[in-house]
Amino acid sequence: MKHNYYKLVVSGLGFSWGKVAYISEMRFISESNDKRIPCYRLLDDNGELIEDSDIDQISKEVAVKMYSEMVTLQMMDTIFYEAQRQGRISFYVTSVGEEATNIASAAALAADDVVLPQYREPGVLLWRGFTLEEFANQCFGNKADYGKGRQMPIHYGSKKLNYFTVSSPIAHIFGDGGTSEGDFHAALNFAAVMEAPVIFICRNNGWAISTHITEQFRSDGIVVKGQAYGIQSIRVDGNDALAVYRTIRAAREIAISEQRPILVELLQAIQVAEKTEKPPLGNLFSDVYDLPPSNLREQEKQLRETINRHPQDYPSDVPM
Ligand SMILES: Cc1ncc(C[n+]2csc(CCOP(=O)(O)OP(=O)(O)O)c2C)c(N)n1
Ligand SMILES: [Mg+2]
Repeated sequence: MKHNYYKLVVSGLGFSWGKVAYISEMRFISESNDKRIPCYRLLDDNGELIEDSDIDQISKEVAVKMYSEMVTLQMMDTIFYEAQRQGRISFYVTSVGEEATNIASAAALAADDVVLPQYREPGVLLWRGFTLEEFANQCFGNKADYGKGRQMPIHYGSKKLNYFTVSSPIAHIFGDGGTSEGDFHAALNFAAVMEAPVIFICRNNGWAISTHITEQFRSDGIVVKGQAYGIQSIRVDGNDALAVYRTIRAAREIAISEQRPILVELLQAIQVAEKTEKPPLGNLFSDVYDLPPSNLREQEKQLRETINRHPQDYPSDVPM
């Protein structure tokens, strides 16, 4: 009898939800893995296809549409962002550096897949045929705006295009900051247990507006949270349109055929712009006048004195 009991203990007990092994050594699970979860990509830093990438052929038509919509998104952003700076609209957020996330994920979904966006995904609407005029009507809150001017700018929505009015299934898109909300955790848990065919697409750009992710969470990004809730998850290079397209297509297939949720973490990096040299400090005061007036010369002097006093508070990569 005693012998049998011992055997039972070492081999582990079956709980209603699965079998768990017993051990006699007290061991706290580490708060992190030695290695971070790797990031799936098909294009290298120069945008060249990585050799041996087993990419499905994307038709030329889809590839060209993806490229041109990414360019259109950038142009729309430039115009609306400047309109906002000029005070003509009260608010705007751009999708700079997240063009592939926007457009490639939209391209991989079907037009009748319902999208619940946050606010940095207008490219999905653009892909589905929302016109520049419709975007402008919303931003300016005029009579033609579907929201009748009642929402802040960029709170687009379209019943026709299966795009919920911005506030945040098959697809659900949000930022890393969104995952710091309790709702995100409740949603993952519900989706896992209810076996909801939802794709959770997280754009991890490292910031919740001005709050860095180190002040938001200590986990290895978002991808590990999916596993914690029992959801198949993947980390993907969000700057790689082909990898995003392919991943969302596969995620959609799994969500529908297996009736279960999927979590996709898209890492956003604006490395090229970030690594490019900064202009010298003096440029702040040049370009407008042939000879800078005395107030500008005084401001420059004060700025240089302040930087000398508090060098740690100023970026070290700006040439003095
Ligand atoms: C419930 C709630 N809390 C706070 C805010 C204020 N807020 C607006 S955007 C934002 C940061 C979101 O960051 P993230 O999800 O990473 O999106 P990103 O801007 O980086 O694309 C916050 C805190 C909000 N809109 N809603
Ligand atoms: Mg963010």
